[in-house]
Amino acid sequence: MTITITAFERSPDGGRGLARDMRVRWALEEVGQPYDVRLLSFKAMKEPAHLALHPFGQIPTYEEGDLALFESGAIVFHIAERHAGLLPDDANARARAITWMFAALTTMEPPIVDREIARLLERDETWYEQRLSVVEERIRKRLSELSGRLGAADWLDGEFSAGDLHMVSVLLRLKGSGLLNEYPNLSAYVARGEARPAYQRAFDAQLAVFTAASSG
Ligand code: GTB
Repeated sequence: MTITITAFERSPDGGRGLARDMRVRWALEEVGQPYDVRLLSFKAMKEPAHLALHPFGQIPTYEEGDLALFESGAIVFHIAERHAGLLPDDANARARAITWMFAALTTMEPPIVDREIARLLERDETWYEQRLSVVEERIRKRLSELSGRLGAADWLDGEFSAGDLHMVSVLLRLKGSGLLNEYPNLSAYVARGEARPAYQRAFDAQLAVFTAASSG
């Protein structure tokens, strides 16, 4: 059955692979599943046809036969459950990999998103510098804890898993902030994720969309 996902017609990230369709593309590449992409404008994302798939009018979505999903975390989890390659067979190792998926999305990502919101929307506020510094300290605390846990290992728990896919995707949002560079093992971890052939294929595919939109 054909898998169709949705993505930005023209991503505001400038093709840097930070929009969340990238996580779904990467997962599909890891498990070797071909997929189609339906590109959406911001306007189309808020129209009834898309709202029927995604209650919040966002990307990405995932359609396969009569199954329609939204939320990149749930979509990647679904892909990992249906296809080999992203979750270990051993039940306990599988539970731990799922734990890392949740840790990436609910413990690591929120302060990173707060930083982006501050930089995007709160820059003109009198308290901006103070806010930024508080948020960055929160991020450092999490990075330091994660760095301590990862140590010298390649991946968070044995083989590469959907937990690493989410964690690397979340940490990539800090690229260019300087924060990641304070933790060399995390920088190397992210670089290992980016070097995976599946990541590269996914990245190139989303970049091709942005390049075509920019030259059209
Ligand atoms: N929790 C949902 C999920 O994980 O799927 C969040 C989905 C989401 O935030 N989608 C965003 C969206 O559709 C795109 S990815 N936004 C349009 C809207 O809400 O109207 C988030 C994103 C957007 C832009 C950048 N960027 O420019 O760097 C990075 C990430």
